[in-house]
Formats: sequence, structure tokens, C-alpha cells
Amino acid sequence: MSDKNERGLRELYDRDPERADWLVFGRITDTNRRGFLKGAGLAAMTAAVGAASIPFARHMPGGLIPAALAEEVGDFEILGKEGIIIRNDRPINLETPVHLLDDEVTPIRHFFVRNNGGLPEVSEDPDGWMLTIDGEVEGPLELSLGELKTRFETITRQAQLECGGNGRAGFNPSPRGNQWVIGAVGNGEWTGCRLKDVLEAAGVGASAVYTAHYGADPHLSGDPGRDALSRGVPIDKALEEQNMLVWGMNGEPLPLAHGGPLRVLIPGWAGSCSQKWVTRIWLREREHDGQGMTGLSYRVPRYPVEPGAEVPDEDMVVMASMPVKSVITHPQNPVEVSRDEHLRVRGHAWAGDRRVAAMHVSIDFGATWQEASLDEPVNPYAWQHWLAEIELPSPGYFEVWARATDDQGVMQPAVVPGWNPRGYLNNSQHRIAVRAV
Ligand SMILES: Nc1nc2c(c(=O)[nH]1)N[C@H]1C(S)=C(S)[C@@H](COP(=O)(O)O)O[C@H]1N2
Ligand SMILES: [Mo]
Repeated sequence: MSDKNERGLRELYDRDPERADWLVFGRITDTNRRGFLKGAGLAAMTAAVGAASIPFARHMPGGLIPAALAEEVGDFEILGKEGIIIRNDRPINLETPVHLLDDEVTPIRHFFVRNNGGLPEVSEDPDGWMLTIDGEVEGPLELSLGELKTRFETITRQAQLECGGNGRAGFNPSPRGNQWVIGAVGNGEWTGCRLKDVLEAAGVGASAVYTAHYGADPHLSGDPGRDALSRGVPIDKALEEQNMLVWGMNGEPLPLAHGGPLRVLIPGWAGSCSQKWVTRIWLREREHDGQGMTGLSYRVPRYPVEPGAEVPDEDMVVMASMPVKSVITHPQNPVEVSRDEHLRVRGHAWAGDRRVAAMHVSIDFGATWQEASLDEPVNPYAWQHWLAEIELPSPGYFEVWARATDDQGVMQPAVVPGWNPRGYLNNSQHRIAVRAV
């Protein structure tokens, strides 16, 4: 589908040069159009123009695209990302083109970013980051990241993380929100400790029903009294083995864009449960009602509704596990192949709290299906990789459709599933075009 939100560097500068400066280089331009580049912004600009230094950086005009980059449309760095699609620049929301999800573990430079607010200020000393556990506990805890690292067992696990609105662009009528196509998902290798161990150290009270997560990111309005996002999960879910407090990603300290120095990770559920820059986990005696827990946010109708329907508030329920889904990451869509070669198609599959039991592909628009080979996950919640060898019967236009089935027999639908007001849970089959010659 056409990508109405995709923007190149030049277009960003054309639309709003000051904002482009700030967004790409952290450069603040004053009313006399002088740009102030310093620290990380200067380093980013220097790297971007491909030099060891910019001797006259202090004279560089603000709001003017560096000539070295002027020809490079769509290929620039934002938050250290490469080849990424900007779905929104305030707040910053970045989608991965699906062919860049080909690795078993998604590289940080390609991993999608979903922010509801601004980026928080983070001090130079990550181990001094403080986390409070309070509410329905036997004894509230205040722990530094340094203490978390020494007091609890450190584990490293792969887990997929998917935005609840991934696939929103497929719904009609269009729900508001980032028009994610398919790449608001990734499979990271996360290092941290078990959330359960930390909650149990505080002593989970018998009255605890739900968690409430708070982070340091500012609300876009700048109002310190408002939270950018504050979600939570039922206490039984929170106490599962696989949830983590994460400080490392793919062998590196957790990057700022992904919630560093410290985030929650609740794999299998909407990404919004995995609070970034986490400062507080409050155990509550009722379902949490923070920012993103009420109204239409991260909630879906409890029964199927007509597209475009208005659903009464009391019929909306909080989303739980994400559904079964898969992506084709190679070859890149569209592909031209010669008929004597076998077409090798591969990708990944996942199923929220469940496991993927089978993977199939079709080249006849879903009339018949061929089983693909499917790997076991390296650990629960990790991506499962699949591979299919396809023979094309004649020249012409084909589509490869990919369909995962979970361990309860539930399959991905060929068409967009149940419409809902904010466009969550679209797990329809991914397809690529193949021209055989
Ligand atoms: N503090 C905070 N945590 C957050 C968010 C946010 O806006 N603020 N966005 C959430 C959403 S909606 C998603 S999908 C994931 C995305 O994680 P990522 O940016 O590391 O890919 O972070 C979640 N955690
Ligand atoms: Mo999300």
C-alpha cells in the first residue's frame, strides 16, 4: 500500500527545517537562524556528513540540510536507526520495513520505536536509576538499577515485542493513530532480571490485583501532572516467569530509544504493557486506570462490531495476549524470479502467549497450502523462524501468502480481522508479489 507517512530527509527539511534539525541532530535553532550543535548532536552531524570533524560547526546555519546529505533521500539517521520509516515525528514513531526484519534477532538499528510522549532526560549514571515498588505489597522497595543487577539473578532471553496497533493501516474505516503497516514488531535479546523476583522481594499482598507502570517520559503537552503512558497487567500475568526488568538489549546497554536505562518487558502482550524508562510499579487492588487503560485505548469491543461502529464504553475490554502472526522477511516484495530456480521464502512467526504449531504458504491466493519448515523457539516468546521452497508452475504473476497456526489451532485470517475503534490486533496474512519469468 502507498506509504503516506514515509519521509525523506529532504522532505523533513522542506516541511519544517527547525523541527528537522531538532529531530535528526538534536539541534536547536534560534530566531536568527543560528543552529547550536553540541555534544551528541554535533557528533551525530559529524558522523552523518562522513568526516572526522566539522571545523566551522559554530557557523553552520540552522534549519539548512547539510549539503553532504542533501541528495540522500530517505536514508538518514534518527536515534541511531537505519532504513527506518518515520510514522510520526512528534512523538517519534519508527517502523521497520519488513525485509529488514530478516535477522533472527532484530538488530537495534532496525528495531521499531513507539513513543507516546517525549524522550526523558537520563543521567550519565545508569546504575543510579531508581525504581519504586509500592502499593499492595508487604514492604515498599526503592531499588537502584545497580542494586537490581546484584540482588537478583540476571537472565538473558529472546522475546518478540509487538505494538498492539501493528497492522492498523489495514483497517477500514481508518482508526486514528500511527498507520503501522506490519513492521511495528521485533525480536530482541533482552538482559535483566525477572519481574517476579522483584515483586516477590517486596511481598505481593493478597489484595494485589493489577500492576500499574510509570515511566520518566514527559507528556507531549509538557504538563508534569500528566503521564505519556501508564499501563499495567493482571497480577497473575505479571508474576509469570518470562516477564523481565530489562537493562540490556542485544548485548548492549538498553538504548535510550528502547527505554534505557530500565524498562519492563511483558512479552506476548501489546507492547504498551512493556513500560520504558520505568520508575515505579504500583500494585493495585483493582484494574489500573492510568493513561492508556481506559476509553478506546488498548481496549477492544467484547463482541464483533460493524466497521466504523461506536462502541459503548462498558462494552470495551482491555486487550490481553496478542494473536498468532507471521512475516515474510525474504525475498523483499516484489520479487522477480526465473522459473527454473526454486523460490526460497523465509520469515518468522509468533503467537502472543501461545506457541506457533505450523506454518504454511500458498501461491494460489489461498486455494491450496504447502507446509513450511518451522523452528522451535529458542525460549518461550522468542520468534520462530520458518522456511519454504516453492516451485512456480508457469511464468506470470503470483503472490506468496504466509499463514501461521497456533497450538490451539487458531490461524491467521486472509482478510483483516474484527474491526475495532483504534485498530488493534490485525494479524492478517502477510503476502509478497512474485513475477516469474
Ligand atoms: N514510558 C513509555 N513506555 C512505553 C511507551 C511509551 O510511550 N512510554 N510506548 C509503549 C508502546 S505502545 C510500545 S509498542 C513499546 C515499544 O517499544 P520500543 O519503542 O522499544 O520498540 O513501548 C511501550 N512502552
Ligand atoms: Mo504500542
